[in-house]
Amino acid sequence: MVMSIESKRLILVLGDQLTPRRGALAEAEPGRDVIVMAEVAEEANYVRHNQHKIALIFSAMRHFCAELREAGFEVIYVPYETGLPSLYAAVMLALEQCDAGKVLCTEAGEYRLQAAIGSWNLPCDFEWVKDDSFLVDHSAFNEWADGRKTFRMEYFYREVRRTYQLLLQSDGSPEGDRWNFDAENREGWRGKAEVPEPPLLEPDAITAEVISLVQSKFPDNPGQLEHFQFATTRQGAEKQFRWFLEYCLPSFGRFQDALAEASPWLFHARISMYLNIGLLEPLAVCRSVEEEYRAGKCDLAAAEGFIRQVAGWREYVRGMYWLQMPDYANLNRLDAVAPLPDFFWTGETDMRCLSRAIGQSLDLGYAHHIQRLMVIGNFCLLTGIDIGQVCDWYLGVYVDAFEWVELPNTLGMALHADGGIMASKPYAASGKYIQRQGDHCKQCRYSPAKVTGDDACPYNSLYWRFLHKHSAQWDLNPRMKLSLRNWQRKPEEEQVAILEWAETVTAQLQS
Ligand code: DLZ
Repeated sequence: MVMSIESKRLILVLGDQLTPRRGALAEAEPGRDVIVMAEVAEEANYVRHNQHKIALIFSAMRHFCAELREAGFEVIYVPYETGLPSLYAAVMLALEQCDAGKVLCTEAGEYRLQAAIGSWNLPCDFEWVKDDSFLVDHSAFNEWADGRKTFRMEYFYREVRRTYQLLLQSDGSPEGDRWNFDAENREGWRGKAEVPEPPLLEPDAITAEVISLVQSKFPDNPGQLEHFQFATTRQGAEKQFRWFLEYCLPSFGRFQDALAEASPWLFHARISMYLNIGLLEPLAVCRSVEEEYRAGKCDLAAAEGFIRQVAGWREYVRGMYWLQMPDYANLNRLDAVAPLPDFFWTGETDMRCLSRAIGQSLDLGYAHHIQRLMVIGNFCLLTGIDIGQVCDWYLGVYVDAFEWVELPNTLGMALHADGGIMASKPYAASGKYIQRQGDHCKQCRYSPAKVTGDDACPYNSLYWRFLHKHSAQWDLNPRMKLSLRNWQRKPEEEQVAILEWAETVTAQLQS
């Protein structure tokens, strides 16, 4: 059968769109449509990506290409070694090879890329296809947000639970008669429970080849690829998720906010990277967790805690990102301008919790949410580090980081640079919080009980200085008033000593 040039379509599949039958692939037909995928310098270098992240994405892309070819598709795949600079160059090359009359692409996850692709000068038509891989699409989110003065996740999350009938009783009320079991997700780590060791994963030939490629082309990027343990196929990701259900979910809720010396991941699922590149689907993982709960294999606090993260928080941050971009990226309401300290690229600091969290982020491309928010983010917030530098660090270092999820979490939630759009109060904490949540302090040269002096935990004086420095703002914030009053009640000479010590600590940490 002879195809007319007009009927043939070229479908560009990005490195985080690896789901068959979603977006532009939903109506793709083998024999008619041609698919293009490309590993390109522009995407690999727009921030200093962790080697783990590049290896995960390139290997998952190559596996997905094989899956599509097996399903009968013609795929033009441009490997990194070809040296193509950009996705635009890849599409132009593919158009020369396949004579398509139209290019299709599923909406990009990041504003940057969506804007760039939208401005391409192509010799044929171009069409965006809606991204249907999230539970809440842009129009549904905008409808929810329309007319609201505040955008609290909690109310959004309840609507998602209702829409998808997640953890509901037969009368539509929430399972357990409460929407949120957050209060039961905060136990500190005292080393009393056994953390299961995940089975080791041997890289297959494709992944092994990608690992050597990344090690040779990105030698100065962070990441120790000899520890690469990410699945790069749908089946592999599902296997890791099933392992989580069996061995970690029962303790996940209880220790969701814990910090442990002995384990970088405790009972966390570590599936965000698979959800974010399309190897797992959000509704399917939520339904599986609900099934575990209904079968009596985990308690409600664990199941609800998981579903809140995936169906609530993840969808909410994505909606908030698209609602507010591009202006959101430039917000800096607390005037944070200090440079990112060098130890963010080595992990070498005497602050034990910070050193462990940064070290594992660099080496493994992963840290769990309390490490990201309350250890690293809290440090950046209290020391007023430049928003752009912090955001680029998070975007590069974590395997699951794409701007739609990274920016609201870092700029909004961790750094409070949006003035409270994402969170009604800043996540600022002293050393006491770190001590309560885990066991790092026991091995730290600093004492969380001291505020000034060489052995005082730096979080303490930095916390008080943070309250002092922005006191005019906190005075207007009902959730910060109590902490501010605690500061204001201190005798003046104690305040002066603390503020002076905070300056000394800052200078030491930045040298
Ligand atoms: C993150 C990433 C990297 C490192 N490399 C590529 C690439 O070479 N080709 C590609 O199509 N996608 C890559 N990605 C993912 C994109 O950056 C991602 O699609 C955008 O950030 C939009 O979400």
